[in-house]
Amino acid sequence: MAVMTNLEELKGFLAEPRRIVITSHINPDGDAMGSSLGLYNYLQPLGHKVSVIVPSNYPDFLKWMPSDSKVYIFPYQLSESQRLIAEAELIFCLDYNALNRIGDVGTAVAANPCPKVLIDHHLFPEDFARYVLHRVEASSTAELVYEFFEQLGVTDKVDADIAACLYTGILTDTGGFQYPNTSSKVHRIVANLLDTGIDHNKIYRDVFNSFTEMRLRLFGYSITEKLRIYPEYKAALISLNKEELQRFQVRSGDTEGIVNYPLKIQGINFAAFVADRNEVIKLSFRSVGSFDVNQFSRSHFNGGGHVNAAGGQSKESLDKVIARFEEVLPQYKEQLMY
Ligand SMILES: [Mn+2]
Repeated sequence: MAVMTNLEELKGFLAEPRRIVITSHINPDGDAMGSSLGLYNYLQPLGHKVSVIVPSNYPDFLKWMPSDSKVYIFPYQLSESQRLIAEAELIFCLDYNALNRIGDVGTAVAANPCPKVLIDHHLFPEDFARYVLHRVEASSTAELVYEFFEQLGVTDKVDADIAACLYTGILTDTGGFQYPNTSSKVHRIVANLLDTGIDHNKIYRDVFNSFTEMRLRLFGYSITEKLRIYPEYKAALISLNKEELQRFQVRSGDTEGIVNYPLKIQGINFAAFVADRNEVIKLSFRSVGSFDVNQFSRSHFNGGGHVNAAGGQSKESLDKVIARFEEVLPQYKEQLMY
């Protein structure tokens, strides 16, 4: 098990009340919000002054977690967020691995020379934090936050509020306990979280079964009308243009999960989802088996993430992005046809 670097020093630092900021990545997902609020709900009652600051808004289906009302969305509460980051004595960086991946928040964080704590499971972390708990094999950052509590010797302090947040992070980042990194350790941690009395059935419904009618129709439309299959590469692509996103009144988080559907087809090992968002084309990639979508996205679409799940972006037109996807696919024929 990886141990937080300079753990004893960090313990000493946290022995006194501190001004602490917790940050996570753009378009925060269940793991970003769950790990951040799980850590917040542990640190705040100890007497620290803690703020969670995220670079952009996040989906409504995550807005029920304990202390959610305390979260700062950087562009919406700009001056307050900037002040909190500038005055922080310690900054946690959760579920991302490089300050240049979190936009203006990263610039503000980098401008404060205070020590940083990196807790993350993405590939190739940059070297900017004094305290690092990083493990690529971890299912989620929420799992690593629990391991941090183990290393601090404070798992007895994990109450139902903390547990609900960490459970959400693990639940979402493992795709409901299905991905290969859902280790026995993950299940042991989850067992401990359930023992705090959290309602896991309600959490599942809040997170996964809280679609609007329009969102479900968007999924149906995407699959029926917009799915392209490339059988010669065991690959598939779903794309949505601006008009379609408008027609289905798509809001933050509504398209999350669409990318997983092509992988339900037997023989499809690589799925891509492309959407024409405001000023930028957003891409999501998923794979099963050894095909490395992190490498694929880094090479062609300015992104990265994990071996089996990655994101990307492009400033080109939607048609150009799709054309480039189709153009580069043949380079990967051998890797995709395993
Ligand atoms: Mn994560």
